[in-house]
Amino acid sequence: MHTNHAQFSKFLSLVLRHKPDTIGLTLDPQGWASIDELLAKSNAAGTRFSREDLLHIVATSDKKRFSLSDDGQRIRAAQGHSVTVELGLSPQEPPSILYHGTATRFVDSILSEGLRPQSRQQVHLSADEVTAHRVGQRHGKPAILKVEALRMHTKGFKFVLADNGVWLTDQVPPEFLSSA
Ligand code: HQG
Repeated sequence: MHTNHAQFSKFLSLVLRHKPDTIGLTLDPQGWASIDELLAKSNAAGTRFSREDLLHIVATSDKKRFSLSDDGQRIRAAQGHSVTVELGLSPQEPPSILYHGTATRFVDSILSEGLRPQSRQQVHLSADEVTAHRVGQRHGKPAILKVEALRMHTKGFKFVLADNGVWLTDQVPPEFLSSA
């Protein structure tokens, strides 16, 4: 393999979440790509890796970012998409409280407008504050917001749990948000 672990993971996130067309890849409506096609098109586009490299990254990804289909022929990102996908997950009752990690500079805006998915398909929420803190750090000085998830659920907002433990919902209105 010609790229390191982190670069390879970034490449997979790019093609499986955001820009499959950069290598001419097609995702099905549920976000799955054929592993054979992914290998052939990545290698043709100059990102060289083997099936073993791919399975290794799926198994060792710190956030379990990628899922394999039951037959082992297809791969998809567990969450984080900006392209339109229908993950096909059944809505679930969330825990009473979920957390959202962000940067301090976004907090005022989020508390007044609510949480929006921005460039992604859905808002990403964590079950624990440690994970939320890590997510927030990606954007700057981290801040953690508390989401009254169960109360949202009782009011009809839908939540799904991605394969890697991240909770997804379409939006969070301000009335359910507070600083943690
Ligand atoms: C913010 C990573 C101002 C929001 C993570 C966030 C996650 C607002 C940013 C996954 C806002 C969007 C997703 C509002 C939301 N005003 N700012 N009204 N509403 N925002 O990266 O949740 O490592 O799209 O707080 O671990 O940070 O890539 O979302 O700061 O699971 O696998 O707009 O991506 O996973 O940023 O991260 P993002 P996120 P990976």
